[in-house]
Amino acid sequence: QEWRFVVEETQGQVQYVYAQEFADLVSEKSDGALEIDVYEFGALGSEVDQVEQLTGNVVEFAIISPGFTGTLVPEGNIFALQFLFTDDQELNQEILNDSEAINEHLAAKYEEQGIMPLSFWTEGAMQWTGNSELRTPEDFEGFQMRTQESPLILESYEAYGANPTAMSWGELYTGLQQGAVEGQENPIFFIADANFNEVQDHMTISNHNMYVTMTTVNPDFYEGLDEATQGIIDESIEEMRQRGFDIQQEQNDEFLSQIEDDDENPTEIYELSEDERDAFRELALPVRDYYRENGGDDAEMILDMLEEEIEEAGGTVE
Ligand code: 6CS
Repeated sequence: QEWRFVVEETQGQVQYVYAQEFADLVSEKSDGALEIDVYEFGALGSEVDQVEQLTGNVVEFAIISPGFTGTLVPEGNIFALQFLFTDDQELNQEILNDSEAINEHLAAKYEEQGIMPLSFWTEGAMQWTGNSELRTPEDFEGFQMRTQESPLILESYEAYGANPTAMSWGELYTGLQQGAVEGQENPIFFIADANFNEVQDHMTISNHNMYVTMTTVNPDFYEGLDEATQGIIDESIEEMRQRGFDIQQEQNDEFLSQIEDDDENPTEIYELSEDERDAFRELALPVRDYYRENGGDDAEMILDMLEEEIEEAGGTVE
């Protein structure tokens, strides 16, 4: 039995390391009977192609970031809302683990579209890079920002006055180098490992949002498995929750110094103050209403419930 697991990142990057460890756990627990082959990004197409491969059962497992399902599952745009979660990534991961809004109601929306999320997890806080300084909303005026495909990510940057364009990360290095786009957002490990700092002069520690992704299976495939096999998959998913968090934390810590120490391609790193973040937060807040109205039938219910859960967990949601 060999199953396929496609990820949106390349060897060594967080999603790939996660998928490989998950495959090893499943193999161990089944005494080698269940084998999973991990396909790195690029092997099977773009991130959006990979969504279709999962729904079409060309692959059994996929790591899918909600940023690439924005039109298929509009409720999934919730993760594009900036300054919604807390600044404590560990707490954010606990919220992702326990949230009924996400694991029941949002997951049901994905299942209707042939995607069964088994866990939602963070790859760390996102930062901005640009070929100019990004410190105030004014700096975003007319700025050509690259984003993932989600309509609400575009909306969020339009709220800052930017001119966002969606593209696959496979085209992003060249896009930044040739000036098709001027900046982008990602966790630090990814900025460094994809070498975006080579073609960007500035990085802003903005922590404006966290990167959320999902470990998913094709629902027909999963439901067709016997209980013991489902149990092995579920157990492995549970064990990977903490591992996933640790993998991203190690990489995000480690790669910051790689950007700082790259003398050949110097990047000016600037950390926003709380006041500076507030200027963005204020412009980001109305986007929540846009989501409630345009995020699909259950958007309002899901966001209201998630806001309550964040508050119960000790966060503030304004
Ligand atoms: O920026 C992107 O689109 C990519 N970023 C990460 C952290 N993972 C994969 C994704 O496609």
